[in-house]
Parts: sequence; C-alpha cells; structure tokens
Amino acid sequence: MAVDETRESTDNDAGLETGVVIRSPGSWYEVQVGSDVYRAQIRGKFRLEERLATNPIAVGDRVTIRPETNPSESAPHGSALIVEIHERTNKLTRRAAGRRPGLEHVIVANVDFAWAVQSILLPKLNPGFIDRFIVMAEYHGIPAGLIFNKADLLTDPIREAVESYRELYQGLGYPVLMTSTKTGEGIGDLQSQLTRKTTVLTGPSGVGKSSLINAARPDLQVRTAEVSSRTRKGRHITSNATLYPLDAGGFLIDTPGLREFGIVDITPEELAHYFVEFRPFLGECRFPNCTHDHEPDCAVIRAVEQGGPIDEERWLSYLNILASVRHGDGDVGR
Ligand SMILES: Nc1nc2c(ncn2[C@@H]2O[C@H](COP(=O)(O)OP(=O)(O)OP(=O)(O)O)[C@@H](O)[C@H]2O)c(=O)[nH]1
Ligand SMILES: [Mg+2]
Ligand SMILES: [Zn+2]
Repeated sequence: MAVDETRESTDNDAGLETGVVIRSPGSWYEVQVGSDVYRAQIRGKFRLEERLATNPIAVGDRVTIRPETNPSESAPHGSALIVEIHERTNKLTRRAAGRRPGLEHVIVANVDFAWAVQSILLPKLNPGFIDRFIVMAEYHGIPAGLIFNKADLLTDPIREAVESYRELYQGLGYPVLMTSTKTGEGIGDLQSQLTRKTTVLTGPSGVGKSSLINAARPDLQVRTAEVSSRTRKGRHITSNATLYPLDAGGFLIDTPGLREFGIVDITPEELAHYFVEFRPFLGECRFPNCTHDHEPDCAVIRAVEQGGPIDEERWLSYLNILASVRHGDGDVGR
C-alpha cells in the first residue's frame, strides 16, 4: 500500500525511518524504531486493498514513518506520520465482529509461528476453536502449534480426553505444549520455542495467554485477571494486541481473547485441503467435486469409517466448518 500524498523530491527518503507497529490502542499506532517508540498516525488516503479489512494497518506491520518530534525524557513517545506500509510476509486473520459479512480483521501481520492457547479447564478445551485456528493458519501458510495451559488442573476424569487430543494434534504434525503458569510445567519448553523469532499467542479469553507471556518474560508484568466463577469464561482483559520485543530479536505477541475463530475467504471447495490428513485422499473420491460430506464412494469418509487414518472428530469438525463457509457465517470473533 502507498499513500496518495506526493512526496516532495527534496525529501527523498531523508528523515524517514522504518519501524514495526507494536500496538494500536486507538486511532493511532505505536511504532518501534530501534529502541524508540513513536505515536504515529496515517496521513493522506491509503489506497484500499482489494479486500476490505476492518484495520488497514495491523500490529506486526512494517511501516515507513516520518518523525515529527523525537522521543525525549519528558515525552517518551515521539510523534510521526505513517507514509508507507510494507508488503506483508503473511497475516493471521479472523472474521470481523458485527454485521459486516465477509470483512476480515487482521489479528497480526508478519509472524513466524502462531500458537492457539487452550486451557484444559476454566474454560475447557474447545476442539472446534482449534480446528478453525488450524484452518486459518494453514490457509495463510503460518506454522502453528497448540498450548494446553492450566495443566495443574488436570484430574483423572479429563486426563484421557486431554491426552487423546494431544496425540491427535501431535500426530498431525502440530506441536502441543502442556503448560502451567502456576507450577511452571512446560514454561521452559515454551521459552525454547521462542527462538522462532516472532510468535503470536491467540485463543479464547481466560485461557492464560497473558499469564504465559508473563511466565516466559517475568519482567513484562502484563495484566491478567480471574475467570468469572459464574460463567467460567474469561473477562476479556487484554484489549489490544501487543508486540513485546525479545532479547534475541523478534517479538512475542499477546492478543485479546476471541470468542470463536471466524473463518474468512475460504471456499467450500478448498476447505478440505487445510485438513492436512485429508490431503492424501483428496484425489481418490468418485466425484472430482466431492465435498466429503455425504457423497458415495468418498475416500475421506472411507478413511473415517475404517477407523483411520482420519479421526472422526476432525471430520465432524470439517463438516461443521464446511456448513459455515457455505452459509457465509464463519462465526464471529470478538
Ligand atoms: N490454574 C491455572 N490458572 C491459570 C494458569 N494460567 C493462567 N491462569 C489464570 O487464568 C486467568 C486468566 O488468565 P489471563 O492470562 O488473564 O488469560 P488471557 O488468555 O490473557 O485472557 P484475555 O486477556 O481476557 O484474553 C487468571 O486468573 C490466571 O491466573 C494456569 O496455568 N493454571
Ligand atoms: Mg490477556
Ligand atoms: Zn470425498
């Protein structure tokens, strides 16, 4: 994207800086340039992208800014204008909330790895969320994994179910970490995964995303809060996605809790492709346009009915998402 604003030839890159959008708490953007942070605004009209997003600039975006005032001791944030958004390597998106069908919300741009955080209890594991998240990560080409947090709450009645989900997703090639910010279990594993440069944590409210960021980076003191004892849901404490710089370079990104991972942009025809274990069967169905739903002689359905290698729950999840992409109601995020 470029701006309409014509750049004077004399100004030719002089005084321009390149930075990363680390937060967007309102109609402005916090842009980090080295160790400085600017409070930046868009000036001039940005050309609209082909498809509309609710947020033309997302956290994680690389931008060129023109500083107006420099950071100082009395005003730690300088002010600046954003004059250009650099092309993204990728983005993680969800369906925009509200009644704006088809509009996407960019959760974060330019990430190297995305984790969906789930708690095993309070709130309980939500495989539907996981599968929608995986579909979006596969669609955008972002390597993904799962964090099962609150491992300290694991008791015998749910142990087997949690273990089987862990095996299922690990078997599909998605790393699964079991963590507890209360006992410290798995926090070392999480820290050693953060060498992957820029990592985002997403998931429902109250699962412990901010707590995990605090556990991995105790110096940050990110705000967290109790899950409601009445609804057993989180209280949407984190309200803005935020990039926290890591010592080794790159960022760790905290995001607000999502109610659902609403799917955008995916057609019913391509959906099966984002279920990795379906791929070997996709050319084997009797009908080339098979939707693996009800059709006779469907190789996917056969692989479910034979007891493998496709797990029935994943197929049911596929059918559920298929119905929502067909009806254009990929469900809403927050
Ligand atoms: N038992 C247990 N509680 C945890 C664990 N991790 C976090 N919690 C608690 O879960 C609650 C919610 O944690 P947060 O870190 O605020 O959750 P969040 O995912 O950031 O929620 P939002 O910002 O609303 O999206 C807090 O009361 C935490 O203390 C854990 O490993 N075990
Ligand atoms: Mg939070
Ligand atoms: Zn089929």
